[in-house]
Amino acid sequence: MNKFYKENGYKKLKTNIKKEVKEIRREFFKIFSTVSKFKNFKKTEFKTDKDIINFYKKDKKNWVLAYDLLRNSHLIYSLLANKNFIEKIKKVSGIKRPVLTSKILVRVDMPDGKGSSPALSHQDFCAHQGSSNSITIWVPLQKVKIKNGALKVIPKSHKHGFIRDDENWKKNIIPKNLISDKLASKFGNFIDVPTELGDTLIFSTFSIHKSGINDSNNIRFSLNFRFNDIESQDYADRNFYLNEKTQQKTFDVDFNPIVNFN
Ligand SMILES: O=C(O)CCC(=O)C(=O)O
Ligand SMILES: [Fe+2]
Repeated sequence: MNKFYKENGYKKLKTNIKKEVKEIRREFFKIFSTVSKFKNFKKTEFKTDKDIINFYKKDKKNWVLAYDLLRNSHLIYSLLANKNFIEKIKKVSGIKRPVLTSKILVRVDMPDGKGSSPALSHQDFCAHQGSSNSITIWVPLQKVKIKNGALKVIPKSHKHGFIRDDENWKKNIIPKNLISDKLASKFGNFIDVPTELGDTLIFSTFSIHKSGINDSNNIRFSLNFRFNDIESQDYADRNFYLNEKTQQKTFDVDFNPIVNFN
C-alpha cells in the first residue's frame, strides 16, 4: 500500500489512460448527437460543450434519454481492460484481488449545478457496503480545476471508519449517507484536488468527500468505479455482500415491435 494513500485516504494518480479518456469523451458527444438527431432536436453534429448544454436547456426530456445511455457505453469499460492502470490501482490501494462493487457511474456536471446533482459531503461506503479496504476510482474526462469543480476530500477522514450522521439518519434524508458540513468539519477540512487530463483520484470508501461546483461554461464529465477486495477477511465474513439490484424492470411489452428482417 502506498504510504501517502495509507495516511491520507486518497491519492492522485498519474496514469496512462489519456487515450481512453479522450475517446470516451468523444463517444459521449456522439451519443448526445445521435439522440438529438433521431429525436429531432438538431440535425447537425454536436461539436462543443455548449451544444450539449443547449440540448439540456431546450429539450431536457431527450437529453435525459442520452444521459441514461452514457453509462451503457461499451467504451467506458476500456479503462478496465488497461492492465497497467489496474496494476497501479492495486499497488497504491493494497487491494489484492479487485472485483467491481457495481456498474461504472457516469456524471455530467454542467454549469450552475445542472445535469448530475452536486454530491454533498458523504462517504461512499453506504452505497455499496463492501470490503473495508474498498476504494473509489474517480476518473475525470478533462482537466478539472477548482473553477470547473475539482473534487473535495477531507484528508485522513478514512481513519474514523463508517461515520453516521444521526440527525440526517433520523430524518430519513435520501441518500442516507449524507454527512452535514458541521459534522464533517469535526474530521478536518476539505481540500480541493485539481486534476490534469489522464489523472485519476483513488480514495478510501471511508474518505469524506463532496463535489466541487462547476462555475465554468464547460461540462465536467467524470466516471467513477469502485473495487472491493475479495482477499479481505472482513468481506468474506459478510459473505461478500453486494448492494446491487440485478432485476429487470419488467417482462411486459406495451408496444408493437417492428420486424424488418426480410
Ligand atoms: O463527481 C463528483 O463530484 C462526486 C461523485 C461522488 O462522490 C460519487 O459519485 O459518489
Ligand atoms: Fe462519492
